[in-house]
Amino acid sequence: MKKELVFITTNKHKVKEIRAQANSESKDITIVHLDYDYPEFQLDEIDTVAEESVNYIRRYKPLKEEKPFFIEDSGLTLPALNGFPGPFSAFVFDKIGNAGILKLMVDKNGEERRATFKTVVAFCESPEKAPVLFVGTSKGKIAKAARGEGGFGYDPIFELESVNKTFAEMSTKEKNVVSHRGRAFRKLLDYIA
Ligand code: ITT
Repeated sequence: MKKELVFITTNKHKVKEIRAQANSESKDITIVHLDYDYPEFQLDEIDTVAEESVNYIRRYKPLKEEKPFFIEDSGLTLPALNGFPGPFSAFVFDKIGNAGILKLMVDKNGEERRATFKTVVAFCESPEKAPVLFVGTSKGKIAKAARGEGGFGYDPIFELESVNKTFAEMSTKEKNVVSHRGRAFRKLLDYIA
C-alpha cells in the first residue's frame, strides 16, 4: 500500500505540481491535500518561516489523524532590489503582481535582472519530532515582459537561466525537473525512500 503524505497548503497550483512529481518520481507515495491556512509568520528568512509554520501546526493545530505532513514556503529574490520581495513574496504578489515587479525592474539590464526562486519544504514525520527542512533553488532572470500561459504566480516573468523560456512557457513536468519546488521536493522523496 502507498504511504500517505499530507501536504498542507492553500495553493492548489502547488498541489498540482507536487502531485505530478510524486506520481512520476515515486512509486510509494500518495499526496493528500489539506487546505488549511496556518498563520504565515513574517520573518526575514523563508527557512525560518517554514520551520515555524510546522512548529505552530505541531503544537497548536495538530492533524486529526496522525500522519506525516509537510508544508512549503517559496519566495522570489531580486538582488537588484536588495532581496525584495523574498519572504514577502505572497503579499507583494497580491498587491502589485507581475506588472508591479516589471515596473520596479524597468531600468535594470543584464546582470541586474538576476532572480532566484527558493522553496523550503518543512517535513514533520510525527508531532514529537522536530521538522526536517529541504531547500531547492532555481536561478534565472526577470523577463522584460510576461510570457506564457502555464504555471502560476511569478511564473510568466521568471526566465530560467540558460533556457530561453519562462516557467509559464513550460509544462508542469518540465518545470518540476528544474524548479525550486521540484528540487526541494525531490530531496524529501529521497529522504523518505
Ligand atoms: P501556502 O503558503 O498556503 O502554501 P502561498 O500561495 O501563500 O500558499 P507562498 O507563500 O509559498 O505560498 O508563495 C509566495 C508567493 O510566491 C505567492 O504569491 C505564490 O503565488 C508565489 N509562488 C510560489 N511558488 C511559485 C512558483 O513555483 N512559481 C511562481 N510563483 C510562485
